[in-house]
Amino acid sequence: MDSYETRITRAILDAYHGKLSRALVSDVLVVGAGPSGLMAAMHLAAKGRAVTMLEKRLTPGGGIWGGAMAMNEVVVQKEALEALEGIALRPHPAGEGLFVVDALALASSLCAKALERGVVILNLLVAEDLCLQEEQVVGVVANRTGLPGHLPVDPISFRAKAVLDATGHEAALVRMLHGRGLLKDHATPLGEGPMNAPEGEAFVVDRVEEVFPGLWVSGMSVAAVFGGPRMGPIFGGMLRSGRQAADLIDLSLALDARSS
Ligand code: 48F
Repeated sequence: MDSYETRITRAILDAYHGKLSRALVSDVLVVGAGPSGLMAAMHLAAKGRAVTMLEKRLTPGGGIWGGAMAMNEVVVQKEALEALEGIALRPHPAGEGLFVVDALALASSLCAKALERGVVILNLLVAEDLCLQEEQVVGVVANRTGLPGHLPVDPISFRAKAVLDATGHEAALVRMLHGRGLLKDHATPLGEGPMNAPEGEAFVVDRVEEVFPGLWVSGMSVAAVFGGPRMGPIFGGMLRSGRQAADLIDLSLALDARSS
């Protein structure tokens, strides 16, 4: 008979390994659980797609938690209110088309909604490389946060029909391709431009795209890849960018399924 402590550990192992096993192959692999990634994952799952999310930090939520200069309030504009529908939050009007939501409530609600819709979120996993097959991104290579570069421990891989780089300012996956000289000219990672909130907010929605077969960008990664303006502590564009990525990826997968 196992001890109480052994049974606790066994319960964790069984649950986690079941989850990890399900997550290994998905329709869409979202890397980075900030506002755009969580929003994309949530919407893709609502459309019936199997979604795995990898987040290198302990806590999903990305830049939401810190609000602005660690003041944990998040501003969204009127146009983004629709994106918040169905997420249990009451944005407070702040005048002239701006609304404020509690940053902690937003981050935790997005995580809860994504999980409720069936997204598998794996934290403390860092995407350190991409899987390529016939010039198409077909997955990522990931390791435990803290291991790469420190210890000789090999990573594991996750496969998906589409991969979304939602790693924020880092645009980590796009940079990996760029580092190997595999990107087309238009998607050269430039780093984002100086602050211009209205233009930056529109840019991260309008320029969501597949930058390489199988690899999409959303949120701040869009600005980093295409040199869009930064926008500072306003989050509506991030939420809308994630939703736009979900719509475009879903459409692209539907078209692929029809043509195969
Ligand atoms: O930075 P982040 O919140 O990106 P976002 O969704 O939103 C940007 C805003 O937070 C803010 C802003 C608002 O106007 O400009 O900056 O575009 O979330 C990115 C997440 O990706 C994780 C990182 O820890 C963060 O939680 N991440 C980054 N690189 C990796 C990664 C990686 N290689 N593997 C896994 N996770």
